[in-house]
Amino acid sequence: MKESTYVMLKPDGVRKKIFEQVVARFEKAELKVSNIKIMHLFPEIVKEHYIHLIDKPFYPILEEYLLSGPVIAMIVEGDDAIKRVRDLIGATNSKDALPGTIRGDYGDKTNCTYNVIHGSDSAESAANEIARFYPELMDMSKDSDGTQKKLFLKPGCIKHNN
Ligand code: IDP
Ligand code: MG
Repeated sequence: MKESTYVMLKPDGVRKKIFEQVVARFEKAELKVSNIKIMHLFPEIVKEHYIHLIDKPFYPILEEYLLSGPVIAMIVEGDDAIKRVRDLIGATNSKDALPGTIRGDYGDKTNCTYNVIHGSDSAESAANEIARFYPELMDMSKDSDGTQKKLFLKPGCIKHNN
């Protein structure tokens, strides 16, 4: 099934200048990369994004890491894109990530936090994360009964680079 997922090169990934290699890996796997943008995050959006980790002892370090420099966001599309992107990224802890995966090749093996890249972990996360980081792509119109439409991408809004 064709899916869209949210991918973000984290500040250490930007500093390591692996953006082109990462895009090349997705494209080689016949995934389309679009809507690339560089952003500087702010504390509230990091808290929203990592709400599932907010009570962990390492959360302050995680937030500081995400705010330590610019990130590069992108939308990646293709058949079974959510799982296939996660497979290309590799395990959360870079020391457990297999060689040939992005984290296995570029992540910090001595520090679990510094794992260079994010990819959505489910269809629900992908939809929420695309909406969170690409509000400009969302159709916020309401149904005739006044309820907010489920968020979805406006037709034709994805700009392909390839
Ligand atoms: P994921 O990025 O593979 O989906 P999550 O569990 O959602 O993994 O964690 C989000 C991010 O938080 C990780 O990518 C990593 O940067 C950091 N992180 C996760 N678990 C730990 C930990 O046990 N110690 C330190 N940092 C962690
Ligand atoms: Mg996650």
